[in-house]
Amino acid sequence: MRTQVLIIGAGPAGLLLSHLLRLAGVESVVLESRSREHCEHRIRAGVLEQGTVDTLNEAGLGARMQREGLVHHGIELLFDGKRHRIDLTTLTGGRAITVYGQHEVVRDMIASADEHEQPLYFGVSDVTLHDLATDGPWVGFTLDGAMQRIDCEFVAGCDGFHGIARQSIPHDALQIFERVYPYAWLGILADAAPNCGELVYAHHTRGFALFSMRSADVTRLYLQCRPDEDLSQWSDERIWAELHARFENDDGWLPSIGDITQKGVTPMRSFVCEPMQYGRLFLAGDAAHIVPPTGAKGMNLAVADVRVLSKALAAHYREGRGDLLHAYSTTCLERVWRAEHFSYFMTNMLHPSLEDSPFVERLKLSELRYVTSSDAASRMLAENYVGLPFHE
Ligand code: RFL
Ligand code: PHB
Repeated sequence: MRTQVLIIGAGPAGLLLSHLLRLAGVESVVLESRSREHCEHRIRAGVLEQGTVDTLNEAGLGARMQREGLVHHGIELLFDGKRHRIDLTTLTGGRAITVYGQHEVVRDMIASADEHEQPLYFGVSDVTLHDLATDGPWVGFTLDGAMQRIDCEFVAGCDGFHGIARQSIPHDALQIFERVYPYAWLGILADAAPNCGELVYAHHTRGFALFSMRSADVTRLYLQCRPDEDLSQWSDERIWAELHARFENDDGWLPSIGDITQKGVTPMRSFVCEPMQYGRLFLAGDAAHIVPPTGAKGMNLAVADVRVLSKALAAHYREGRGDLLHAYSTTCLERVWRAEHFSYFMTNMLHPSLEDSPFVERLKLSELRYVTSSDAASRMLAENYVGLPFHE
């Protein structure tokens, strides 16, 4: 087999890249290690920036998102027992976010790949990358028990943080920047109609909590916990009691209780690898960088990367231009580092930590008061939260 661009990973990055390349007339094949069922049901991100929504709409992938996505014009920060609203739309000249589950975006993209008979192979194993530093890279893998080889012109590593693509680059060709946080998130999905129209980020002495949603009937909630938290210690009753303690506030709002249908622990990490390229291999999304989820940036960065990569590959094939591919890593890293800083800032401000001295805790509260009272500081938060516009 042979193709122009071999894409590893059918998450948001890989699926959107193959879609954008098809629209630009560039061939690709996607290899995914998990089953289709698994990819379509993996619960992860929920917040789409305005630029992500625009990208999906322009690519013809937005029909269901426009019907079912929930457009939010603000978020709330809760601390000192009070809710404070950040009016995203007023502060950013009309921009907004859309709450629409990542697994729904993935389902829409897989349906589109089916419709256009895009080659997409689930359940592959033993993926290996070869000759990346030459003009003729190739990828080996096993499918249905048979070993296969695909020769290609470029490889796109869209295989997430634990994937094989980044690991196939010689260590001395990369610089790694990393921070691991001393806490994690315990996330749940509950069959409860969301009883607040916007996301609520709560800073409480007992720990951070987040109220989010997936649809008109499903609430998504998170609690700060230890990275090695034992889920078996968290009965449904304990989870609701802890959530209600952390969301306590002076107007009496508390998230509605419902059956918990899913529980999981998400680690918190900041990670960037530079450059996001080695020879003919280009990394995109979580394969190249990770942000802690407090800034809601992960999936949006994956979309931004493949937007840049698809344009650069299209320029290479259509106009014989190499400059955009050459600039790929530098172009992406500018946005990546802005999101890294914003995610780090939100995470630090909103999470009390056992490691914090009373002095540091007071600084966090002061910062929260500032971003909710100063017009300039609220605008800084809002502008980063809705996402910076694309230059092209
Ligand atoms: P993905 O989604 O991890 O997809 C990578 C795919 O590659 C496959 N794979 C392989 N395939 C073939 N061969 C191999 N050797 C392979 N190794 C791996 C995997 O099975 C998978 O299908 O990466 P991608 O496409 O870069 O997308 C990144 C996003 O998934 C991630 O950044 C976000 O989910 C992060 N995130 C959030 N992002 C937001 O923008 N807004 C949010 O509100 C938000 N909330 C979250 C989040 C992530 C979370 N978790 C669980 C990590 C909330 C949570 C809880
Ligand atoms: C989510 O709905 O899963 C979600 C929302 C906002 C975040 C992180 C996760 O910052």
